[in-house]
Amino acid sequence: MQLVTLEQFVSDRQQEIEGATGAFSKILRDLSLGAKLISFYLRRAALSNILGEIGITNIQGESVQKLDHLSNTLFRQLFAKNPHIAGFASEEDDTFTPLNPEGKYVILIDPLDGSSNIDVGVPVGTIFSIYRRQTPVGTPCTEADFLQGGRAQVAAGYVLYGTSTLLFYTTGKGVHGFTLEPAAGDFILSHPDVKMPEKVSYYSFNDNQFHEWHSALQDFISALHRENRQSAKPQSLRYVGSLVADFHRNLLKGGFFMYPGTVAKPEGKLRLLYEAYPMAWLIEEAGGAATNGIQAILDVRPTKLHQRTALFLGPKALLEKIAQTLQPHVSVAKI
Ligand code: FDP
Repeated sequence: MQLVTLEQFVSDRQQEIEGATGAFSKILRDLSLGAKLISFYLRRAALSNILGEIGITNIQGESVQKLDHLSNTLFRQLFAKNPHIAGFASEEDDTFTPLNPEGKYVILIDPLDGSSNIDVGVPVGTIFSIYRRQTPVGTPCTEADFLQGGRAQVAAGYVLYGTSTLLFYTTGKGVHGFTLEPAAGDFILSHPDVKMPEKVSYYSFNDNQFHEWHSALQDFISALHRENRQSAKPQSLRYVGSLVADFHRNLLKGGFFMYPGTVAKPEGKLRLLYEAYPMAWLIEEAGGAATNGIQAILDVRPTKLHQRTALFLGPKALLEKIAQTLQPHVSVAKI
């Protein structure tokens, strides 16, 4: 087997990002260094007194875990030293941080996704998204650089801290996955050009809000359950509760994920910029689709950094069926 490191792979494909001049390699190097360190911290977390809450609440109203804080600080420090990064926005921070005015790119990150799983050894992840800045190089970046919309992403990806540590990314030329080889300390190409299976083997959602969903969605899911009961090969429920882990399993094995809004809270829970855009681009690149129930996620216009959205991820045919079901109710459900 030919071993191709992430660094080699990225440097061979620099031109995937039009006009790239080694900047993208350096950004990915920082991302992968952060990922290696977080992977190391997670493995010995219970022994290093870095589990549990820190005692503050973040902009999302969620209690910050020590490892959330540590991961956020780590990425901020890595990016602050990178001359190509003009600014950094994190799900954990109130607002964006301007970094190097000479940088051409801005980066958005969910440093440790799936916080509720950190303390119990269940897989968690990091999600990232990179844009070419819109404001002139040499000036401090502004919020507009981060609010360009999902189709303006130049790279997006995630790291899964699971049984292996995996890094998957896209620059719009397919999705490529790498596995951390702990002895060498390198990410090695393990999943070139990933394509999502059409067949839905798994479905993933937290159904504790079933009765709060719009009735059209309840009916759709009830019908899915009925079909499953009659099927010789029924789909199975798999829900980790870490978006990265649920996404990754469904991407490789074939599955459908949703985190819909409720009638009272149609905007849902997940974050458009930090979670939905990068996952939407990755799944589209792998042949699947991502919507807010009705509209393609990548076409949803961003208005603020911490905007939330309903999120549906899966094979195109299934998402089209869901969109047809929900479309007549859009004004009621605002899904
Ligand atoms: P968490 O709150 O544990 O950080 O984005 C947040 C997220 O996890 C996702 O990773 C996950 O898919 C979802 O929330 C889980 O939410 P529920 O606990 O409401 O199911």
